[in-house]
Amino acid sequence: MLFEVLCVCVLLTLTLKTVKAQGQQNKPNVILIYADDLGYGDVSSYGATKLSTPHIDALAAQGVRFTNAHSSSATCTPSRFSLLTGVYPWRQEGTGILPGDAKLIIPTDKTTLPKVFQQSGYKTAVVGKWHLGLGGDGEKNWNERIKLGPNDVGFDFSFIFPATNDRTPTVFLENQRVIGLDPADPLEVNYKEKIGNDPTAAENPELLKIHANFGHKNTIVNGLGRIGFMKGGHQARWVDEEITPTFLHVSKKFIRENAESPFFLFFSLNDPHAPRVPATFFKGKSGLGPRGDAILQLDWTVGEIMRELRYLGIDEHTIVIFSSDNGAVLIDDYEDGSVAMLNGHTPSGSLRGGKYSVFEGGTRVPFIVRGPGAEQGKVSHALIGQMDLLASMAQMLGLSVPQEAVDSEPLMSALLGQSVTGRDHLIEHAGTLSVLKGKWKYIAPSKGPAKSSFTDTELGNLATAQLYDLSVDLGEQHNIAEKHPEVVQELETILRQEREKTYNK
Ligand code: NG6
Ligand code: CA
Repeated sequence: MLFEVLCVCVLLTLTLKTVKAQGQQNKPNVILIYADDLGYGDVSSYGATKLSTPHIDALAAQGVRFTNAHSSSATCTPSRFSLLTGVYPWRQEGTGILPGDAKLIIPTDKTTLPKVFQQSGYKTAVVGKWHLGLGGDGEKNWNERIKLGPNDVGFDFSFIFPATNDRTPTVFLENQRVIGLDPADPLEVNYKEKIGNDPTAAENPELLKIHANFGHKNTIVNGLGRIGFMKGGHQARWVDEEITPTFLHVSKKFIRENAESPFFLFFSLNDPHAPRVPATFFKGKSGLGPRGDAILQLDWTVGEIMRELRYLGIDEHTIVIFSSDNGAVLIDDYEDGSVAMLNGHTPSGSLRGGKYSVFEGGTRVPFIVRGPGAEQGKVSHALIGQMDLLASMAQMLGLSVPQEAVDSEPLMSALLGQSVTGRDHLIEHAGTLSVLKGKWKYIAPSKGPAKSSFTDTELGNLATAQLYDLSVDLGEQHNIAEKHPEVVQELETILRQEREKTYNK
């Protein structure tokens, strides 16, 4: 009798385990680690030799490293809009770099990447930089729960800062409520005029730890001039050194609490975006100045997340995707010595341009996929856009691909390295638009400046059409548009047809 009971118990346990394993296989956890302004050449598995990123490299060794994957834009807000909606940012007005008091720009009635996971019973979270606006039209009251935000577009849990680490308000919000607020010191934000008595960078430059050249002249917080004014909320203001460790802590907690259920975590870090003020134990570590130190901090964060997954025994059931929201920039207004201390490091690798640029340095970014189903140690040259994640995840979960995610393509087998076929073509976005198809890159004529007056980046603008053969000229040095009018015409037609599609189709 005892033997029979034992056998039944063992069988039951085995069956339960198999069911759990099958469930986990069909619904792996997904963590998207999204760096801010990390360039194609900033990671050692992408060729960096002056700094080492062992934890990001480990992801590449365990999974698929993409050489032709792209953020949807060369700046933050448009890339993130597209990542979450599956729609090119230039289809929708108002998707440019947002101020910290902007309203939410993701429609609440349309499909989003986290909503795809919610439909499949996942718990979803965003932790980190948001930069997609909060609230509706009109003034926001930062001292109460903000009515529209990440929790209204598919995230069950959110722990964010509103815009960028260089924009007010410099506070964290948990589920759309500023945390650590003292009711006796209410928070106000203003992007038009000075409010309150805090010193500003314009008036008190002697108080600054890092000087900025053009913007960042408003309220000083922790010795750094920010874009935008703020008043009150002193207790709630973050300490810059604590931003990444705070996001890491909150992410680990979310992972731990949801280790048993499938979860999707959008872990949206702000390294190495300026101002680069990493935790003290990273200061001076890279030998390349604050930007290099911030990249080491980013790499450490990746390692800590992976360690947590192993500790919980769920690393084999978790897909980890690593990428960046746009290309690299050295001096993004704050004079932090990043150029002088470069020591031969090439943030964009062999690509031309960087953040803000329609050249490849603007949107071709590190992109790694590891986890269940992914080939190990593979390098893929498939053409991938970050907006393809939405349709690909729907495909993985057996859902139909939402029609309104008009630009998102289901490419799950390419993402897992099982197929070499990615998109047929991709539109890149900076000031102007370009088309990538096969070996060709076409940049539409643009009257914009050749260089950014703020960052010195080559923007890729030219009054006439540009055509590059990336198979032999990845650095976009030889414009051969005049030699190949038929290719120019073909790619112009693609661009025209793409422009005719709309978000609501
Ligand atoms: C620019 C800022 C830059 C950075 C960027 C947004 C100036 C001169 N430049 O306007 O410092 O904040 O906006 O970066 O103020 S992003 O990665 O969020 O797109
Ligand atoms: Ca960015």
